[in-house]
This record gives sequence, C-alpha cells and structure tokens, in this order.
Amino acid sequence: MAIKTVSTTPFDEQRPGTSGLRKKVPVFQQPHYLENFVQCILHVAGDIEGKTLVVGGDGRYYNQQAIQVILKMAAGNGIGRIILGAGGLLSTPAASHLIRKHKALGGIVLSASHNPGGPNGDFGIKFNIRNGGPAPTPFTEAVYERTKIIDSYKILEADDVDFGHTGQFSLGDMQVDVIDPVADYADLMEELFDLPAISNLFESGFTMCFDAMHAITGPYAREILEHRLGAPVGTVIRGEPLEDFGGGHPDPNLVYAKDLVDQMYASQGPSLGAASDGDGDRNMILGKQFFVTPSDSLAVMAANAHLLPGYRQGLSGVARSMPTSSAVDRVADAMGIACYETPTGWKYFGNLLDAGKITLCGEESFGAGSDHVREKDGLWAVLFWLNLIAVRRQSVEAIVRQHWASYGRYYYTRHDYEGIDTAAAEKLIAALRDTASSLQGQSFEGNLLKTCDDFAYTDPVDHSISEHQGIRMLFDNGSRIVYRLSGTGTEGATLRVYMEHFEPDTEKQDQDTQETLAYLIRLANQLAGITTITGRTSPDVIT
Ligand code: VG1
Ligand code: CO
Repeated sequence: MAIKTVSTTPFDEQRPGTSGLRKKVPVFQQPHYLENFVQCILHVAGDIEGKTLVVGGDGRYYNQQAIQVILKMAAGNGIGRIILGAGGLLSTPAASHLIRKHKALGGIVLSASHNPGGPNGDFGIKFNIRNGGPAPTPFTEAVYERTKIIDSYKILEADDVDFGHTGQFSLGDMQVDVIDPVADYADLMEELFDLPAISNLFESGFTMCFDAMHAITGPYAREILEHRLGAPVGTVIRGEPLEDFGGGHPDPNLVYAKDLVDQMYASQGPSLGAASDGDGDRNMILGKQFFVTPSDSLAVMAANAHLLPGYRQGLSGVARSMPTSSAVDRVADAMGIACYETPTGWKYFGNLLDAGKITLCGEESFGAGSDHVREKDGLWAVLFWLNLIAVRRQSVEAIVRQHWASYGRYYYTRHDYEGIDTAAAEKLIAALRDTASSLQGQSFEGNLLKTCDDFAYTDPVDHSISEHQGIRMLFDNGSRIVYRLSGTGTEGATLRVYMEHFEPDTEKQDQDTQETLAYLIRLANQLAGITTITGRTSPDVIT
C-alpha cells in the first residue's frame, strides 16, 4: 500500500466555531474538503509519528465515509495506532475519557452535536487534545490559518475497511483497535456514582424516561440504566442511533424533546425525565410536571456534590459560562470556593480543570460536567441526579424548591432568533458595543444599569485573552441581559438573548418564567432594536 501526496487548494471559511468545524453535509462532500481540514489538524498537532489517536462520531449521516478518509489519512501521516468505536460510534464524553485513559495524542470527534443530520443536514469535525478536551482557541486558529495555505495532503491508498465490530487490524503500518464504544465509559460511571443505591431506587418502583433522541446515547443509556442499574426495559426511548435522528432535531430542550415533555406533564408520568443530544454531551432534567433549568441544575449539583461518592472530598471550585445564570455563584459564595466566569464553549473549562481550580462546571445550554473528563457529559448529569434522588429520597421538584428557598431563585430564559441575516446580526452587536458605555449608569424600568460591556476573559492559567464574547447588561436588582451570536450554526446568524431575574422571596418563586421576565424581554428588544434591525417580532426558540 502506497502513501500518496494529493495536490489541493484551500477552501474559504474552514474556521472552527464554538465547537469545531460545522457545515452542511454537501459542503463536506466536496472533493478534498474534509481531507484539507484533517491534514491541517494533523499539521498543527505536531509530532504525531507513531502516536495514538481516538476516533469516533455520533453516527450521523456521513460519519462512516468520513471515518474511512480519516483512517487512511492517519495512516498516511504516520499515526501509530487508532482507537475507534465499533460502527464508528463514540459519544463526545466517551471519546474524551478514552483519550485520557490511553494517554493518546488526542482525538477526532465527528459530530454537529445538537444540529439536525441527514443528507442535507449538518456535519462537523472537532479535534480534542491530550487532556481529552476540545482544542483551545490558539490551536483552532492555527488550524484555520493553515487551511488558507494548504496545497497538499497525504493519504494511504487502500480499500475501505470494516469497523462494524470490535477487533484489531492493520492499515499500512498503523494499527486499528476497534473497541466497544460503551464499556469504558460505563465503567467510569460506576467509579463516580453509587450504582447499588440507584438500583435500589429502581427496585422500589421509581420510574424514569430517558429520551436518546435517536442519537448516540441510546446504547450508553441502555447499558447503564437498563442493564447495569436494572431499570425496566423501555426506560430508554428512541434508543437506536439513526443517521438522520429519525428526522428530529437532537437538541434536548422543551421544544425538540416534546414527546418526553408530554410524558412528564401527563398525570401518571414518570418521576424523572431526561434527554441528551446528538453527541451525548448535553442533558435535560425534568421532574413530574417540572422543568429544571440547566443553570439551576448546575447550582443544585454544586450544593449537593459532597453527598455522592465521586465528590465526597468536596469541590475545589466551580465555573460557568458567562451567559449561564448566577445561581451557582451563590452556592460557591456560601461554600467559600471560587467561581469562574468563562466565555461560551467547553474549551474554556479545560485549563481550570487541568489546574485543579475547579471540579464542576456548566453552561446554560444544557451542559454540565466535572473533572472526570474534559467535555460536558449528558449521561453523567442524569446519573448525578439519580444518585442525588437515591440519597435524598425527595422528588426533583422538592430538591429544586428547597434549593431556591436557601439560595433564592433565578428566573431564566434564552430567546434564539435563528437564520437571521448575518450582516444585520453583526450590525446589532456592533451597535450595542458602541453604545455600551453610554448606556451604563442609566436607569431602565426602574433599575440602574450598573455594568454594560463586551465580555472579555483572561484565562487564569495561560493568561490568554478572549475578547468580544457577548454584550452583558447587569442591573442593580441582580437581573441581567446578555446578547451574543451563535458559533455553531450553519445558516445565516443566530442571535441569542439571555435574560435572568433574581427572586429571593419564597412567596414569589412560583411564577411563570416568561411573565416574570417580561420586563427584561421588552427591554432587551428595545435596547438592541431587535425588531427594527432583524425584522423579527418573536424568537424562534425559547428555552
Ligand atoms: C452552543 C452553546 C454552547 C455550547 C456549544 C456546543 O454554542 O451555546 O454553550 O458549548 O453550543 O455545544 P453557540 O455558539 O451556538 O451558542 V454542543 O453540545 O453543540 O457541542
Ligand atoms: Co453536543
């Protein structure tokens, strides 16, 4: 088998966003498109000769074809060993764990996460570094610079290989280990949680419904919940990974996991509802007729972690992305531990976790995780809640209400305006940036705007600076409006507006979220001119 050097020319816009390069499938199907990007990753990764690489994806359309290319290119570029999930499957947290376990050079994860799949859907590719986490911005920017000048790539001339089952084979001089995608991850969960206590919970009649949304977590959830924990068969719904996610949108929120939400709001519904996304790193938690916001979930986890085996020694610190509500800050304050505020995207947590500055972290976008891997982890979050319920023997709702009584409640919502004109979206943010300093100090709806700025972050470990991470408006009553543009979409721009209002009075903690936040929703539109600039009168998705 010969290694071929293929001439190529650069493609425009191969710049990775919040989480890797995401484009429509037909864009990835262009000759050399994927190859160029993979070659640039391997170039920036540096000394790769003889090293180990973890490869897998969420099973979406084009996963198989992309893996064939990546295997041959890895062999063509001198990689020594590939660890590949059977069927080309690996959830994002499982890939992170395998990189760490095998001390691999890194991993290539194929996923567009919560974006829809299929021949006209989205595809994505992301590189994770040695610590198991998403490559940090300096790495992804170096890849982008390289994509602008690439003129050739290397690939082994070989037939397609069969990686449908576990086993081992060679591809040129490279060894490929096809492994069970679930086993190592499931073992890790056994180390962190009290599985016998959760089994007892199920034995005592506790019921749950886990919606895998026809994405990657189906096999993981079946193994852990139904096999290892003994939950009844059928606890996991939509458990078969499908290339197009059954035509659905694998985003676990109140809009896209509607079947699950309907079950949870039915009169005889289960006690716990949960869902995960395309690549298994997000989670949604529901009690009986009760939705837990991801920001609250993080705060509850922080306040209760010491009750679970994996976290009994306490937390070194916590972190949240800037748009995530301040609920966890109050817990950290009470516990006397540090709370870091980072830009959106899991890559910003990596250094804090590696340095031991934090144990838990999370994002408002249905993401939570800990130092067990370097990605957010959907099933981990579900097991955390199950273990917590097993220890406290209370309902999800009771746990959250008690939390609000102790720390106060943050009413929280995110409004997304999808597929808007990119120029209009950029104009809106630029205008806010320009007026930020003059808005600061004024009062709106009776509340003083204490701080209005464009969020910038200095990493406390490597001191790198990330600017323009979103416009923040902090009011003196503890409420907040944040605006930013999505970095994961593939069509036009998505404007995200995040709003929160703090309510310490237990008598007022049972109101409707959108009604309570109505004054901020109005103000957010008015201050940014959302309708005037974008022509939109209402958001496409409210979470
Ligand atoms: C979104 C979320 C962000 C998350 C990212 C990747 O990014 O807001 O919190 O880290 O998706 O999640 P953006 O730039 O579109 O707002 V995943 O599960 O898609 O890898
Ligand atoms: Co995801």
